[in-house]
Amino acid sequence: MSEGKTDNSSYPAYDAEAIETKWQRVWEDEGLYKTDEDPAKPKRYVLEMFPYPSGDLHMGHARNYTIGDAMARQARMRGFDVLHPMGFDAFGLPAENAAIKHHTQASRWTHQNIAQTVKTMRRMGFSYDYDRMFNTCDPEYYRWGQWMFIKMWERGLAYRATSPVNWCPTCQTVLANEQVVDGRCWRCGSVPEKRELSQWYLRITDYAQELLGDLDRLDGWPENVKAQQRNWIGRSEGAEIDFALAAEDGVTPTDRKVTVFTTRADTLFGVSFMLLPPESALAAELVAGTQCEVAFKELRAATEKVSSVERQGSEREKHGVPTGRYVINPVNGRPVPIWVADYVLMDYGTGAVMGVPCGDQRDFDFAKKYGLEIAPIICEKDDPLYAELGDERELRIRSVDWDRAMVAEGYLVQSGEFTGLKGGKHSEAVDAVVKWLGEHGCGRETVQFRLRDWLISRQRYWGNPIPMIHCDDCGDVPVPEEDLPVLLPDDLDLGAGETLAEYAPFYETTCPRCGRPARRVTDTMDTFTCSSWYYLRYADPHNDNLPFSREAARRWMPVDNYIGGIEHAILHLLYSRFWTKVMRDLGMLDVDEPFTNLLCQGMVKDEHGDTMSKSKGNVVPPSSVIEPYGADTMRLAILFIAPPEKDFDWDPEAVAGANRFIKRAWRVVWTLARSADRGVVLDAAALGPQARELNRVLHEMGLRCTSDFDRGQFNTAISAVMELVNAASKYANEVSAERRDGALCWRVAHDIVAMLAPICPHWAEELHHEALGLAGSVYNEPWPSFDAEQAKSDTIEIAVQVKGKVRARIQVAADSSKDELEAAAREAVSSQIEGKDVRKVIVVPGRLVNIVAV
Ligand code: ANZ
Ligand code: ZN
Repeated sequence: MSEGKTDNSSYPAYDAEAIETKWQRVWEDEGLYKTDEDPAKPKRYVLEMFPYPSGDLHMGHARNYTIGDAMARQARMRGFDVLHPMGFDAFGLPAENAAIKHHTQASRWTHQNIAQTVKTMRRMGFSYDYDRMFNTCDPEYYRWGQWMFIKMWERGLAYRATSPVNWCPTCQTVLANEQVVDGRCWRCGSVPEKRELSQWYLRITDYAQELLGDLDRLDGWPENVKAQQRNWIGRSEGAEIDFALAAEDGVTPTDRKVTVFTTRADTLFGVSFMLLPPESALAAELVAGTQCEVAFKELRAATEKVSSVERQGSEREKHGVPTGRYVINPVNGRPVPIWVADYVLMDYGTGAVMGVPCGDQRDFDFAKKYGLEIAPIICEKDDPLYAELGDERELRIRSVDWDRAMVAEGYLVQSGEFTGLKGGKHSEAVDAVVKWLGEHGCGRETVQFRLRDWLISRQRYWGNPIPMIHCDDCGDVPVPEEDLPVLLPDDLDLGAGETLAEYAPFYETTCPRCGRPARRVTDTMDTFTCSSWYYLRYADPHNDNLPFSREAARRWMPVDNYIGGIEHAILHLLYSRFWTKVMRDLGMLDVDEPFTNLLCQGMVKDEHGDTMSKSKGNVVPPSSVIEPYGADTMRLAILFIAPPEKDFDWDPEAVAGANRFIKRAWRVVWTLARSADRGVVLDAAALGPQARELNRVLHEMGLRCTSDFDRGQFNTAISAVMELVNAASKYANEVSAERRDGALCWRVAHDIVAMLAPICPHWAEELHHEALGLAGSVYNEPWPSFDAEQAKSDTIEIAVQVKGKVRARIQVAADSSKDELEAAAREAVSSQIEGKDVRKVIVVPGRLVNIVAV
């Protein structure tokens, strides 16, 4: 394309590599990225989820960090004091596995990867405050993770318990519940086994209600993330109901009771069986020495191999065995057989279920399979069965031959005094039955959460050591504060299979309480503990006395913009919210929630819409774009291809297009800058028609760009600048250099540079200095302001009709009078009305003029 009268030789060509190297050096020399601490300014904390250092950055990272960097740079120009840090989530299995494979140290592998990644980050021009950078495997950092663990232990929020846990045979460690995704290890995809182990937990369930309730206050979070968290926390309102265990005769109640959790107390009259899970100690006791014992043990062994998610799957075939024993239904005194079933979980509710085949599909399937009663106790009014049972109160029909459970919410039948009430979850029937149970001392309302305590111990080396010592006399004793951190030894022979538990120099110690020989805990903490509070450390990264000071946290928290992948919707975000609340309760923090606005960026896919992955061989490395085009083109392309939260298909053509635009904008800025007159005040009223239009576009697009930036819609913010560049280019083509308005040229060139500065930083800084001749960084300039009045178009288009047919479209002044409109219209269609008799002219201001001529 041509820029008209522009003399191309009068300014330098765009040389991305030279410019980018130059400014990266200057910015670092001058400390541009250092966080200002100016309490007079409002603060803005922009944070991208820190990476695991697995090698180098990939496109997903590049997208994530480009979004954050554009936000941070723009916030700074908008007058905020900005904190924009970065670091590394550096503990974890891949490093350990690599160390085992290559007979090296996990720390070496990790630090090499970090060095490479930081290089790429700098090459991309990310404006991190590198002085605040840390790795979670630095003792100065993990020391405080240990310190916080001990604080939690002192408050009873960290504890050790023996229970069945998920053991991943491939990763050779236990997994938290959250890390078993669709029945498989989140990391390696193996099916975990159940093992009975003594493990360390954090009591996140103490915060279940608050974690749930506060989601309602997170207006800046995507709905789907909040929904996933709600679902994971899984609050369920229901009742506990006590059934008396019958003696061996099956009818005489004993003093012992079995309590169930149910959300459907209204179905109590339809209970056909009581279910216990295969892990139940009571079940084992009931069958011991009876003819049921063998089958029970077989079921127990078979169930151990199945994950809890699978066990509950509605499609899965249910397996059960009878115990030969009974409980008594408290509401009607009927004996109910006790069965053991694999779809019942030990760790939900009370670990016992009242089986109601009529109301629950799983119970229905179970009853069908084992020939148990299916008593109809709830029915819709238009059901023929309702006509038959009417208001029958006695349990007359004990089994029906349906093909599935009654899911519709109907009315109770055969249910004693509750017959006729409307049933269902949270129904009047539930309320009535629970009230009755309360009055008779055998039931009460209760709330259950699906959320379990967070299992944090890992039997792996490359993690933060749990700072506890086990003494045979004193039990579990925390490592004294002055001995922290418990250092992770660096001289284990991982390649030879050595583990912390076998490494005497690590585990041999003395009890801090009694001084006798004792053994250090050799488990390390789940790396999710490290990422649960790193955002707090950035506020005060060099603090030697505390993880962070309350003042620093007060200055920066909460994070205003948190940007990262949707895959963290549950684990990391839930754990961080929990950690924040704990720190608040320890008196260290003043906020309830860590992240005000959350942006989950979409995925970067390949040209065919497939996810990029090493195994598919379709990964586009950032270097393949940076090398030919430069970081600014890459950043522009990433932000322009799609809105940040949407997936996008990587498109080489879009990259080339971004590069063309950046060059074009470069030329336009230089051209205008050459005609610019910085000393003159822009007088909008005095501009000629072409300048007037350019000025209008400047304000219209400036406003659009600003508000799109505020909404994080970078792609449309960029298109606004593109339209301005087009208008500026048109002006330069149409108006000769001598006749251009100098003040306007200055303003437009300046604002194009400013508006692209957050996105193409090196490009903008170069033009700011060289083309505009300004001193100081473009980031120390305020974001330009725009005026809605001047953005208004002063001409509009109207249609001119002759006898109802559109014959022309004309541009008229927006404030034209009816007479002016008519005159302009007559002129536009003069050839068609010439010599004719104009009978009537209809003027609709703002829309059309219709001329009736015959
Ligand atoms: C009787 C009943 C009748 C039930 C009916 C449902 C429908 P949510 O909503 O997820 O909390 N349940 C209770 N504890 C269980 C356990 N440990 N393992 C497996 N299932 C368990 O689910 C609550 C329902 O799940 C409870 O209500 C119970 O079945 C079952 F027409 O009790 B219900
Ligand atoms: Zn001791």
